Amino acid sequence: MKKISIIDSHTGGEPTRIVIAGGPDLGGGSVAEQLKIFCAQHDSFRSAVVNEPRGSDVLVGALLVSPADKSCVCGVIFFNNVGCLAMCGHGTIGLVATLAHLGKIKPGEHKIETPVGVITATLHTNGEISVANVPSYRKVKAATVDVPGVGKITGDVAWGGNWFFLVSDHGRELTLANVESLTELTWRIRQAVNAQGFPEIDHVELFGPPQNGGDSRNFVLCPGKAYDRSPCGTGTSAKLACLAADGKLVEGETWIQESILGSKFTGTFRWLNRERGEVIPSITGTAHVNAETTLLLNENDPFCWGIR
Ligand code: PYC
Repeated sequence: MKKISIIDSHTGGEPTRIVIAGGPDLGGGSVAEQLKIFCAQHDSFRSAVVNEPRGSDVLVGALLVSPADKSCVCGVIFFNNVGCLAMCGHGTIGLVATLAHLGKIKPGEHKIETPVGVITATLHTNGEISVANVPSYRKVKAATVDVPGVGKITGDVAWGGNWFFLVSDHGRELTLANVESLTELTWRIRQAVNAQGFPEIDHVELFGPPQNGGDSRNFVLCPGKAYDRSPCGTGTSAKLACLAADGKLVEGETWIQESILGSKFTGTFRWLNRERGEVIPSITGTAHVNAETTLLLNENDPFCWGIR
């Protein structure tokens, strides 16, 4: 029987399952190199941790790995129901809350190595967590795609640690009651956008008016067709890059992004390279640890490696 120690948390309603022991040996290179090995050789481990019957489509998993950059407190590989993620904002907030829960970090700044670069997380004394993300930028402004069954949809293509297609003009109300139709719409948009030859878009993000005191509400469709219960850290980073490029938000100003649940992240940015439109976004939110347990993997269980 293989045993995997995990700690679960949620960030604004979006769950993160951190593997703290029992993960595969990935050879100890950079986290980007370890990600390649994890994806190529340990996909069944990924599925066993996050997929049913132990998990669900909504879970984001995170494997703690040793960082090549020794100034980092740890390295991390994020994954979901269908594969690996380059980066995850809500998951990083969950990771920091988990490290604090384990007594491994105290309030202050902590560097973390991800597959797409080193990020700096700050654990504040009031329990809030800020993540200064990887450089983020808009690649394409106002790309129009023909979405079968929907019509023409215009959005921006932007990087915030994952690739996003950000759409403001969609005519839908962003409420929980509409989750099924929002999922269907964003899934169709994703397929249409990815048929156009942009960078492979993993996430589609719809924006609408705030309903809970923020600046905007969003609906974010993740690659495995689950929607993000949080405002999405990498999606908010992509949004900040677009707002910066359009001059709609200035350096240091805050942007409060609401999720479809109404949970909030506070975003801000500093310019990294104004000419290239590159910003360093910072996302602040809170996470709550809600389970610590051991997963048991029994090869005689027909669904030992998850339902895929
Ligand atoms: O917070 O960056 C994020 C994220 C990505 C997928 C789910 N959450």
